Amino acid sequence: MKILVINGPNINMLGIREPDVYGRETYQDLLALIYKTAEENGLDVECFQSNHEGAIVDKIQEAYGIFDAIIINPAAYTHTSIAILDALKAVSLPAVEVHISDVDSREDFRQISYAGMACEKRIAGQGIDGYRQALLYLKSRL
Ligand code: CA2
Repeated sequence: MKILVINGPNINMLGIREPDVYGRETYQDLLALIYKTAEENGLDVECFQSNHEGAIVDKIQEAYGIFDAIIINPAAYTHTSIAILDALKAVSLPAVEVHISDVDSREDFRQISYAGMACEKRIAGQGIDGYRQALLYLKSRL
C-alpha cells in the first residue's frame, strides 16, 4: 500500500518555536516517526513538504494512479485553500487530515478546514503521533 504524506507551510520549522502549541519534536523527528511506522506496518510511504500552495496541488494531482491514500496537514492552507480541497476531490483518494495542535480550541480563523471537506477522517491535537495514528487508520481501512 502506497501512502503519500503531505505537509504544508512551516511544518519544516517544527520544534524551533511555539513548543507549547506544536511540541518539541522537529520535522526530522516527524519523518523518522512516519518512516519507522511505515516499516513496522509494511507500508510504502513518501513524504512531501512545501511552503507553496501550487506545489501542494501539483503533488496531489501526481498522486492519482500512483498512491492508494493521502495523509495531509495543509498547515495554514487548511483554512484558506479551496485549490487544495478541489485537488483532493479531483483525485478522489482516501484522505486523512492531520493537525499537530488542537485546532478546535484555537483562534476562530482556524475553525474552518477546506481540505477537511475532502477527507474521511481528521486527527488533531495528538502532536506528531497523529501521523502514526493516520497511517494505522489507513492500513486497517484499505
Ligand atoms: O496544528 C497543525 O498541525 C496546524 O496545521 C499547523 C499550522 C497552523 O497554521 C494550523 O492552523 C494548524 C502551522 C504549521 C507550523 O507552524 C509553526 C509555527 C511556529 C514554529 C514552527 C512551526
